[in-house]
Amino acid sequence: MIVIRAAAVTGCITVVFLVATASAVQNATPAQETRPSFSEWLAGVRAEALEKGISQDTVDAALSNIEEPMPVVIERDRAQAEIVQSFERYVAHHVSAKAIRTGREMAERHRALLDEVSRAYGVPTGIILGIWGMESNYGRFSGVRPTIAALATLAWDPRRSTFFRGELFDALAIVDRGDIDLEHLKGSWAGAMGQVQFMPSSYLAYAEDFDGDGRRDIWSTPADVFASIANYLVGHGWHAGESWGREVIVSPAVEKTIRADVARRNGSCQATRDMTAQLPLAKWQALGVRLANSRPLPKSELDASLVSGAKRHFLVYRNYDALLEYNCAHAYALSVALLADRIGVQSKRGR
Ligand SMILES: [Ca+2]
Repeated sequence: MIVIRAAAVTGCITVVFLVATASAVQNATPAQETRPSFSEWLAGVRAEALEKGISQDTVDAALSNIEEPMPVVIERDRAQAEIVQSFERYVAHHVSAKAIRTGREMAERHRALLDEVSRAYGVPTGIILGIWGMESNYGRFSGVRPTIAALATLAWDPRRSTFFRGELFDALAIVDRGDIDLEHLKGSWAGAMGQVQFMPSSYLAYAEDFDGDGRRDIWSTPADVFASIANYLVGHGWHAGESWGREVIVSPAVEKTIRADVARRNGSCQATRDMTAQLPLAKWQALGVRLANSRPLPKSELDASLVSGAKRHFLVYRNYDALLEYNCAHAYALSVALLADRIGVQSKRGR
């Protein structure tokens, strides 16, 4: 499973996390000396789409008006790998007073619906709101790039052509099903769509029609947006009734011991290699990890991994892994989790 996702472009920050799991890397096509022209290549795509059962009408409507690759898409794709920022700076920027305030307003506005979705899927409303806030600034910005043209550009570009060619066919399938018309099929430069920023393959696997109108509308129907986020998390191992984790205090001496004695996790994503193996909370307690004000860790049956930045530390449970499946970067997952906690405090007080 590959999830490639542009973080919500909610302000001046332009950090973009691209997550290419092992299969994406394996699928990468090396640059070739002789490549077909874009129009020749597109003719091959059209033929293959028809072979895959996509209707002639959809193929004509979606691909006829694309004459050349989009330079801006290529530029963004080339630029993303060079952007580096500590997760603490990223979290501070995204878990802002404004983001929290807006999240609380949205919690009020959509309370009945969020409660219904939360009960149906076992995902807390704060987590749904946190992802919605991070992906599209609570539905306010979900991208203006035409998805088909963006995906065609990335599929034509040799860097990760196999992956994006598959996403292009999935996007054509979505149009063919009638879930969205071409005019409204928009999203990020990397092909992530709608308020939940799903890639087309994720859409086909996880998008939900929660309001039951026959269309899975992640672009403009809140019920479908919330349920699709929750369904994605459940599909990636979210366990109802469990928290994501919490911030902890780790002294420099304790951190040194942990670095020497506790193994790191493996995984195709860098973030999973940037966290420790899972240990029982009692073990973390014995190693000297504490809550704020030196309070002991809670008693819990769940194992936790330690995620450490330059200053802040977090013990995270298996539900945190589901957040990483949405976007495999600690900056992203911690922003969602902390936003959820901050939004949730007010929701409880308000009741
Ligand atoms: Ca619907």
